[in-house]
Amino acid sequence: MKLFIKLIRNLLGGIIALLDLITRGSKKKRTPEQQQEVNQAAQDLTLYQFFACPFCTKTRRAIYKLNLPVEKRSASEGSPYREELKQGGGKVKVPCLRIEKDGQTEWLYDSKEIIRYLENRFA
Ligand SMILES: N[C@@H](CCC(=O)N[C@@H](CS)C(=O)NCC(=O)O)C(=O)O
Repeated sequence: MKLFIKLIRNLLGGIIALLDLITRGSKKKRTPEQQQEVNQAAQDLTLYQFFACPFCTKTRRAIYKLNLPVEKRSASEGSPYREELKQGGGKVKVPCLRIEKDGQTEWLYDSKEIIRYLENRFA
């Protein structure tokens, strides 16, 4: 039964992720200089995620809209990044944004918090 629920959840999550890819629309436009600055800043960000997680889809959509080249790492079972997330952030919960700042690492959980942070910083 648990496996069945997981299958349905992944199936629905996959459909949502595909719909997102089709309906994303346009990215935020910046001057080349501004975009270069944003690209540089985005190098300090990493998103730990699952492809079929609706909260991750929502976060990836915001990242796309804000035109941020953020590295995405899969935290699915079997991925080495899963352990990295667990060790660094303290739990396997996605999405999680790893933020490197002034030699410190912050692990920001929760899609709402992540989107709020990114919009405050890059919108
Ligand atoms: N309120 C959280 C919910 C995140 C959440 O429930 N993520 C699920 C995947 S959809 C998760 O990480 N579950 C742990 C697991 O599957 O191992 C958010 O908005 O980010």
